[in-house]
Amino acid sequence: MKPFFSLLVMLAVTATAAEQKLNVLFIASDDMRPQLGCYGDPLVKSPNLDRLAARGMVFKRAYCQQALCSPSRISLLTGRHPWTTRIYTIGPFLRETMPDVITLPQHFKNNGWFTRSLGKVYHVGIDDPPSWSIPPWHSKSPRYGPEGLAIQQRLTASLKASGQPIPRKGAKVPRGPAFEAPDLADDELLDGDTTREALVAMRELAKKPGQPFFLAVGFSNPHVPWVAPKKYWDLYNPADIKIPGNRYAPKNAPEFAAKSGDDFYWYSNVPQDRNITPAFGRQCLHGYLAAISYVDACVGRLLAELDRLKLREKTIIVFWGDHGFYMGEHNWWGGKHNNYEGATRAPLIVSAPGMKAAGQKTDALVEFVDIYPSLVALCGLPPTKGLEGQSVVPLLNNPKAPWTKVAFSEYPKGGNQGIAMRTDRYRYVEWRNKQGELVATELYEHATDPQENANIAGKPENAGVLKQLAAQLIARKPCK
Ligand SMILES: [Ca+2]
Repeated sequence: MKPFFSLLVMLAVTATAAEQKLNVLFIASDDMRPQLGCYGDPLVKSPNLDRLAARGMVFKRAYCQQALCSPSRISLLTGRHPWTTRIYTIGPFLRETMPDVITLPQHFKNNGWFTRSLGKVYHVGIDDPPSWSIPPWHSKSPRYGPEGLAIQQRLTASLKASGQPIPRKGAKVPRGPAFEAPDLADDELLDGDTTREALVAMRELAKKPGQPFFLAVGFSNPHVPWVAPKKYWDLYNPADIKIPGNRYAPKNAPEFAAKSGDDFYWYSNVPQDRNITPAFGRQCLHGYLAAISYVDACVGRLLAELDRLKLREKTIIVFWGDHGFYMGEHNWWGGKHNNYEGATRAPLIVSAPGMKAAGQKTDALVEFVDIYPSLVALCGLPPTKGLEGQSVVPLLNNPKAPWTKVAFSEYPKGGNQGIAMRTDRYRYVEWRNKQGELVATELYEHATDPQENANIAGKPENAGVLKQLAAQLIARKPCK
C-alpha cells in the first residue's frame, strides 16, 4: 500500500473510532440513601431520577466501600477497596498513599477524553488535579438561604468579638440550622448554580462532536444542612412523614460499632442533649426529602439538556450517592459512619446506549469499585492495572445474569478495623484490633431482620454459618 493511501485508511479508521466513542455523564449526590421512587419509596418525589431509571438499570443492592464521603469517593474513583487505598478518613489526598494510581477520569483523559469536574466529585478541598483536563470548578453560591446565612454570620461575629480564631473544620465551625426552606430560585443556591454551570459546559462540549467527554457533576444535597428552595418542601405534606419505629441500637451489637457520627449535632437548631423529639425528627425528614427532590430537579435539567443537544444516544449516564444514610433508624440521625446496611447501601443507576435491559432492576450485589471497570468496558478503553471490581455490563443486558459477587465495606471504629461482608442473605462483620486479633463479630439475617435490629452472631445455632462466612471473608480477593 502506498504511504499516502495508507494514511487515508488510517484517518478513516480513526474517524470511525472517534464517532463511536461514548461520552460519560457522571453524577454524584452526597449522603443520598436509595430513597427514590425507582427504589420503591412511596413518599419521595423523584420523577427525573425515575425517568433515568426507566431508561437504565437500577442497582437495588449497590454498596459503597466506606460510609464516609472522601474514603468512599476515593475508593470509587480509583476502583480499589479502602484496604488498598489505605484512606479511611477525610483529609488525605489519594496521591499520598497511591502516588502513581490511574484514576477513573484520568484513564479516560489518558485515552483522549476531555474530563471535567463540577461541584463535589472528590471531597471538596481533597481533589486530584491529574484526574481532570482543566481544574475542577466549584460554585461560589451559598448552601444556606437568608436564615442560615444570618445565623452563621452572627456566630462568626461573636467568635471574632471574643478574639477567638474561626475554625474551618470540626464541631466549632459556625453553622446554621440543620434545615431551611428559603423561598429562592434553584440557581440562587449551590446545587442549582452547579447545574447551571454544568449546562454551560455541556453546550460547549456539544460544539466539539469529535471530542468525547467525561463530565462529572457532584451535588452537595441531601447532605445536611437540608436546604432546598421552598417549592421542594411544598411537595410534601408533613402529616405523611413518619419517623422510624426502631429507634434503638441493634441488640447485642458491640457498643463501639453501633454508633453513628456526631456531625448532625453541630448544627445550630439541633438539641444539644441529643433528644430528637418525633416532631423535630419529622422536620428533619421533611428537609431530607425536599433536598432529594431538589437534587432530582437538578438531574432533570442535565438530562433534558443532554436530550436537547442530541447527546443522549452517545452518552452513558451514571448516577450514584457516595454512601447510605440513617434518618432516625436505630436513633441515628444524620447518620453514616458505620458498617451497617443503611450506611453502606446507596443509589446506583446506570444508563448506557444499547443496553438490552433498559428500564429493569437488578438484585445483584454490586460494589462501587465495580463502576470503574464497567465504564472501561462500555467505552472500550484499554485495561488498567490494579482494579478490584468487576464490570456490571452483563447485568445491564440481563439483570439476572450469573453473578456471584458479595459486597465489602470497611470502617475503623473504637480503635478496631471492621470489615463488613454483605452476602445475599447475611451481613457479616469482623472487628479486629491493631494486632489483627478478632475482637467482635456481627451477623444479621436479612430475610428475617432487614432492619438489622439484632446481632445474632452469638447464637450457638449460627456457629456453622459464622465459620463459613469467616472463611469467605478471609479469602476475599480482588476480582482481577
Ligand atoms: Ca457523603
